[in-house]
Amino acid sequence: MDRYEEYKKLLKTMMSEYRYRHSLGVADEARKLAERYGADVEKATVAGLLHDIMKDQPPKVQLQTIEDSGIILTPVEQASQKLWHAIAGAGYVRMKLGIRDPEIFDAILYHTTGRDGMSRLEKVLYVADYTSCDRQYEGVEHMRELAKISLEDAMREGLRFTIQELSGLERTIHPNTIFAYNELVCDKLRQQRDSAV
Ligand code: DGI
Ligand code: FE
Ligand code: FE
Repeated sequence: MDRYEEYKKLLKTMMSEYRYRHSLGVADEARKLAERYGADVEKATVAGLLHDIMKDQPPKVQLQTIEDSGIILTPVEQASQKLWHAIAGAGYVRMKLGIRDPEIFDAILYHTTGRDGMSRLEKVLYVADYTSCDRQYEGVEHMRELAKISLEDAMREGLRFTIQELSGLERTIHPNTIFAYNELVCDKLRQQRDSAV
């Protein structure tokens, strides 16, 4: 059995059918984006497959996995249960699956919040999570178009969407989400200024 088949078999035991289909969809999308934008295709596929591995696990198990991985949560992270699966997922993949690659670790760790200074692989996974074939939200076609043109344009749109949604619900917004957004907006403004002179 190849590596991907082994991971798929494990995923099936850890998540719903719906989440399993999502994981396959994100792996496929991440592979395509990696090919298009020059990220490591194998790492992108593995990160895509495994990024939500802890998502359907009970919150207690997620917290325990985080603790076992030696990761300390900030107060904002403690208050935002939706973020735990990404942190626990990165820990699980390193600890239980023995995947030591720090790039895969970071891609999974930051797949929900993003951060500033993201690698190509991190951006690929972040965007793939928004544009995979199983996604159906309003505006997904526009996101898919953006993803074909520019990873950064798609990232900015995804972050804008998330920040808008979370603030509308009066939820916490992780500082990394704001850092990622500000960096991309500053980059765009700089490019506009540079091309004007
Ligand atoms: O796991 P997925 O559903 O595939 O997608 P995801 O990992 O991006 O998780 C999306 C959820 O995470 C969504 O309910 C909004 C929430 N989220 C995303 N960014 C932040 C966040 N929640 C908080 N509190 N802060 C964030 O910055
Ligand atoms: Fe996720
Ligand atoms: Fe996901």
